[in-house]
Amino acid sequence: MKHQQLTPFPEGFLWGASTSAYQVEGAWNEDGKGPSVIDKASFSDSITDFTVTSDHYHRFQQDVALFAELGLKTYRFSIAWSRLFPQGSGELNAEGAAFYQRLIDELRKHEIEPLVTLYHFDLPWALQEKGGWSDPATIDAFEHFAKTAFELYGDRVNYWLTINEQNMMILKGDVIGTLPPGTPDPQKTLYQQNHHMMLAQAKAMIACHQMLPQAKIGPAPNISCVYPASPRPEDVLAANNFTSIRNWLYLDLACYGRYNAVAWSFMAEKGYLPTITDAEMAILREGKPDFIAFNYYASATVGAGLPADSDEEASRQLVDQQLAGIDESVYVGTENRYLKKNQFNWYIDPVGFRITAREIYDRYHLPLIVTENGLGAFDELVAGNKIYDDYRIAYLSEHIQQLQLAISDGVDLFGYCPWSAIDLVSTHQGIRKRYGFIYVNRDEHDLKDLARFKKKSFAWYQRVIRSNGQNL
Ligand code: BGP
Repeated sequence: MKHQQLTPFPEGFLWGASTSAYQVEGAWNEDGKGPSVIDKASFSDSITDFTVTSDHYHRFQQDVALFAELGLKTYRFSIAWSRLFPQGSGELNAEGAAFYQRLIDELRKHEIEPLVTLYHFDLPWALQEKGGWSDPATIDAFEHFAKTAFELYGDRVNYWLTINEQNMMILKGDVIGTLPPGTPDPQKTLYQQNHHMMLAQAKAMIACHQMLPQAKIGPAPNISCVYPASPRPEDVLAANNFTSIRNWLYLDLACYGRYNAVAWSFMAEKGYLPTITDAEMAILREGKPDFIAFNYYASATVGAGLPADSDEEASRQLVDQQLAGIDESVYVGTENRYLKKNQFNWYIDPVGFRITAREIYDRYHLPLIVTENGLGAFDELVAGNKIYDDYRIAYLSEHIQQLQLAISDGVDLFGYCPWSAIDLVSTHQGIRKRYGFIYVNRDEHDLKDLARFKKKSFAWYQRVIRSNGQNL
């Protein structure tokens, strides 16, 4: 469908941008904050340092003023759990709580709607030491943390996200930090953790609806459509397997309160089945989201095996989030010769964005919001403190066009928050992998003055927002 006449972005569409606490705030041990798994992680890439990041903790007023100038209608950020509860549970750290009060007030002052992620990868270290998500006590700790956030900020926050990219934490548990190195039976452990996180999420959704009837809450997984490597039925089946294991396992539990059948049979066959009870399944059925938030960077392509003419080495290098956790007996990631790649070897697939939005909407019929989408690149600061990131403008513009096509297809989409509002430290590839509309003047080892400079994409996105998506 080409849609000669495109449906406009709805009035009040939430044009926004995203960050997460550990990647942007810095101040990792200030004002009583406890360490998180991120602060303790020994990332394989030694350039990654989350102690100062973009120093947003100390510069949030300046940053929010820039977000207002950019024209953001919403700003997605996360609360660092261990800033509120340095031990993960127990006594509230008032100074940590006050930071988010100030941030939310500042956003409201500029008429920017806060979109708050409760948990974005940074599990408090104190909980991790007691078993982390393998320990059911972490479910209660999360529920208590979520209820506290609802109490503290619920009068000024209308949109909540439960857990960022739970599917990536499970598919890449060893990398993101919830699975300590050397854990026996890692996959089984991860799927048990997954079950616990699902319960934690359901309890937070139930509490949100009870405590804040006017607010809306939803999950925020990373969802991407999965292409078969060829029309060969075995490849199509492999793509179907991977879609269930990568996407629907997480959203079926969140939205329908039941395990996806294909994902369940995969776990059964592999010996990964979690222990579950009827009472837990009742909680999962009760906790329902009001909307689905999803992060999308690129599509994935898989087959039953590597095609005969494929570049085996290149396929094996497809290690990004799209092909997390390859299981060669069920699906094998392959190259997609129809797509270009970015500087970090990630595919660029705007049409896949439209397909993904349609697939999610078809399956769940809930309003959608995009909470991440963007291009990581080596930006260059040139004379006059300018950054000409035309490649980012091209990426975002093509993706927004596809979003409008998805809306024209009938998808109920109420917001778009690219990653990231401002430069921040990438989860695995340091500050050199930049995503922001605002440049932060530092490099990997030299913090320089951390000054903020508007990139070319800043003025471009400003126009996009002002024209409600018409002026790309
Ligand atoms: C998502 C995470 C973000 C962010 C983004 C970009 O998976 O939710 O926290 O890191 O990916 O990824 P990267 O930093 O690896 O380029």
